[in-house]
Amino acid sequence: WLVFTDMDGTLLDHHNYHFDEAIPTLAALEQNQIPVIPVTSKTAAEVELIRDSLGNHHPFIVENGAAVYIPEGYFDQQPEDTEKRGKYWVKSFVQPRQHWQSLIDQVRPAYQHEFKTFADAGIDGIIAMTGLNVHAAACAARREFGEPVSWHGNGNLKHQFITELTALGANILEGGRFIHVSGQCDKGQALAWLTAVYQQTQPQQIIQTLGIGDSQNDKAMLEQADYALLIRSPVHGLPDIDRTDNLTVSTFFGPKGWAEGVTQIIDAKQHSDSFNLP
Ligand code: 2M8
Ligand code: MG
Ligand code: MG
Repeated sequence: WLVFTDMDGTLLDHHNYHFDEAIPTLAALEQNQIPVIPVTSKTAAEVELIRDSLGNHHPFIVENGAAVYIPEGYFDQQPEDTEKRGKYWVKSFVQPRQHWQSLIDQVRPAYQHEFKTFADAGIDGIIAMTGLNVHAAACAARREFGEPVSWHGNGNLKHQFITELTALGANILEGGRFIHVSGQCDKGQALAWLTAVYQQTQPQQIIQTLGIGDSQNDKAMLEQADYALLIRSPVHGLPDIDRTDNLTVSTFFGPKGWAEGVTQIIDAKQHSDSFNLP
């Protein structure tokens, strides 16, 4: 098994970003050597903070599938198509942030008072919009592959904004709070790429993937994974997923729903596999 999980609203509570209710399940997965792979709209800097508090040392997927970060030495060989960045091997799928910012600037005049980007907002603005603490907000500001946009204006104009940026080659994904402007990437494509890397290192095993998420930006991952777990949100509806097989919907929100669903799915398979969860 590989467990690919969204962070905000999924493993982390939508409001306070805590994950206490998932701790016993996380420990059981670690003990059974089932990697938990963060897949998030967050930046690499943010994920580094969170994985420290999770005690997680596995690869992770940042900025909505824009890049896969693999700790150097995690696999015996450096995977193809990756570059070394700091202590990671990084596979990226899109152009740098600056390119997407320049596209936003091209269309901006028609939407003057309708939106604010993370760059416009600055760290204080990010704190106000997200409730993150100052350190976490500073890490959220360190985007490498795209730009989050907070839309406070007219909903029809938002559609027009998305259509214009799409025509310029951008790909827009909606998270729990923001719209993310970047390139042709999604969490599903990144999941597929990383799963193939794991599969190459253990060709004799059939790897099963579980994808977990709560929002529209998780759709591709929830459709790509062998098993999908949808986590209910206290603030928005479930994303529409084009699948009916191997699909579980949590009864609880956030980390409580996460623990409930993961235990159910992996336990249900425990007879065919060798994993036992509490
Ligand atoms: C943004 O992500 C959320 C979760 O999907 C969203 O779009 O609503 C990201 O920009 C992330 O970096 C940040 O930590 C988070 C804070 O809520 O918002
Ligand atoms: Mg989420
Ligand atoms: Mg997310």
